[in-house]
Amino acid sequence: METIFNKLTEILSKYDRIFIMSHQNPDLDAIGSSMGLSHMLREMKKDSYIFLKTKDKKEYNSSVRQAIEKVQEMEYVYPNTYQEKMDKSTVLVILDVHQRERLEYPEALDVIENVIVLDHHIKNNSYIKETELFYIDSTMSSMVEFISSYAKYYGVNLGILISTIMLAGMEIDTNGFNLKTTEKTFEMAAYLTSMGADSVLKQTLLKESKDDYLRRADFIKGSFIFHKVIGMCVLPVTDCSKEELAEIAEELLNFEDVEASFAIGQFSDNTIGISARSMGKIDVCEIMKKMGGGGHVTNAASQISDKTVKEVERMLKKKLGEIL
Ligand SMILES: [Mn+2]
Repeated sequence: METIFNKLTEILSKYDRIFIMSHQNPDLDAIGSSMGLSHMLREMKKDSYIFLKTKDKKEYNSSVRQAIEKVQEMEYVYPNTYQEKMDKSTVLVILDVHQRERLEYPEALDVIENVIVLDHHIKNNSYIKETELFYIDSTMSSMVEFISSYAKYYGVNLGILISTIMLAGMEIDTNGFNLKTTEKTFEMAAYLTSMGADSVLKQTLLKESKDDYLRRADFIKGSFIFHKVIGMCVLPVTDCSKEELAEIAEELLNFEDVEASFAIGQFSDNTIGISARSMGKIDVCEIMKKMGGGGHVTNAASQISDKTVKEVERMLKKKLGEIL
């Protein structure tokens, strides 16, 4: 890690102004890591701005909205203001995402020349090229894990509020410290706690709307067990998000006897998404590869165009039938 931290610092030190951008529909890992990095940059006496799509807080989920309202020290730029803040010495740091089309504001890539990408997701073929630094480590639980290690490396105190938001982000990305956690994850959770991360405030941030909960509960009610050990949920709507599919697959894994779980649903661009999770015995990456996707043994996904949800469900059941 030290090599990458030194490299990152070396590049950042060349610039006076740093924009930080994450993915669309930011979550607490995205906004928490952005705030953590922005705070560090301010300590380094740099101008640092978090890039958001809109000032309208209603556009963000309640967790992110609370985070933005609570942390007063941050400065933001928006699509209509970032160009006035820009000069030759501006770099864009992209966190928690590495595909152009998933960025909070992809068009900024056409304007800003200097780009750094840092992510913890499984590398997709359509990654952002022409960067000054491109670093992905998919063994990391979260972007927060990276940024808190970076802060620890330089001994920067992130303060109670940002540490709390970051710890909540880590909790989201690991589904309550159940998935993708390593010794390093807990070490960083301990570091955030040592800076004052507050568990009551964290719980407040993590509260979700009753509507979101009920929508998901309704889908899960319609889920079923296939071949005794497979939990499967087919969402009967056309406006799913990747995050929603992932949450449902993760929840299905909590049911007894379930060794692997799959959530299938249609996104608003008509592609069909599958999110797959496993306890470890069943390799969901192999299965997702057969469906045109990829990932890890316990965490994988696929996106399929030109098929209906029903067709994808049938295909998946057939592939599962072959291996079970
Ligand atoms: Mn993340």
